[in-house]
Amino acid sequence: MAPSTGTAEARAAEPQGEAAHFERTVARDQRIEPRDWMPDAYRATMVRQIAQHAHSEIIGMQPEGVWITRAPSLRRKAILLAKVQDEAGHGLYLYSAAETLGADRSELTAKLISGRQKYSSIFNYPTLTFADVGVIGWLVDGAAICNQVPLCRSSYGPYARAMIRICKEESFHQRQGYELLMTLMRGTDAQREMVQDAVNRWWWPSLMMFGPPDADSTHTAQSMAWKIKRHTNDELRQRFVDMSVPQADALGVTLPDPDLRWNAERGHHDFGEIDWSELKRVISGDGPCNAERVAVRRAAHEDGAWVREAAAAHAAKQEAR
Ligand code: BYC
Repeated sequence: MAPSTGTAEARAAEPQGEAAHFERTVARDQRIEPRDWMPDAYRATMVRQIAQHAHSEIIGMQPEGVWITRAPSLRRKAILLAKVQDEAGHGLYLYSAAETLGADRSELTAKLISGRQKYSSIFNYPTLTFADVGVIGWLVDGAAICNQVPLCRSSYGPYARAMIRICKEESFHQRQGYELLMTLMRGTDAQREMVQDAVNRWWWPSLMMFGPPDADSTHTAQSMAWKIKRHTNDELRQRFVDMSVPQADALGVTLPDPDLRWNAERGHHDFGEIDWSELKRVISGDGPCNAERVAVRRAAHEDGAWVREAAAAHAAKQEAR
């Protein structure tokens, strides 16, 4: 049910003007749409978050994409192709959502390939074996779902709506990863070791995906007040840990944290200290694969210049007719 807007008298007494309309829309849990007035800082925050998110989807195609030609069967290849293609689709919806805020997609791409805009830290780690494909599906897409389901209620309409479809597809991605890992765990000792090794390498970076601890998060307080974010970084990280522990048990893998244990008093799992210096290093461009990821994206952009030029020439001809 839509929240009550009160009586006509009460509405008449409400502060008028664009800023008041914005505040009321957010307070009533309604959506801000592209045509609505919004504070410059809200617009800038939305462009920043949506662009980073779009870049993450596009850069996120690389670590798994390199396994398409090496997938162990036709079935695994078809699944992986579909998944990587989905990530491209997510990037495109998100660039379109950024455009509704007046951002220019080619400028956003230019900022990504010149290192002026960020993308998720998680995609700066290498994928060493095919088990990494399964672990990315299970843990990375699992973390993404934890973070993105609340974003379906984000206050900016086009972002919230894009997130609904993205989350549905991410759920499929997570299941395919888990199913791949289950298959490997039912295989040989070498396959089980491969899965454990991949879990050991991806567990901590997955926890870092949720961002810095709340005390060090620059944007959380304002983004929560504007209802862009619905939970803090630490709340979502805790939710992810609690969700992953029983899944790891069912799979038969050990999460690489000796301090991980159930705390009955808190009703949550306690977990060990995250190496925040690693997150800072990776975010600032010094992770294991940052240079490679950006170089691949830049080369793809340059190689695709003729396609953009041909499309623009075709559009110009159509218009002239
Ligand atoms: N990596 O104040 P904070 C996917 C930055 S793709 C890099 O807490 P905020 C998938 C942050 O930007 C999933 N940077 O920020 C694709 C800020 O720097 P700036 C991508 C990070 O925005 C393919 C500074 O640190 N998901 O699922 O309130 C295959 C301070 O942080 C990171 C999204 O993008 C990080 N991990 O909260 C498989 C979700 N964390 O901008 C899967 C949407 C923080 O001031 N984004 N920073 O220079 C969000 O929910 C929020 O932006 C974050 C950060 C929770 C990530």
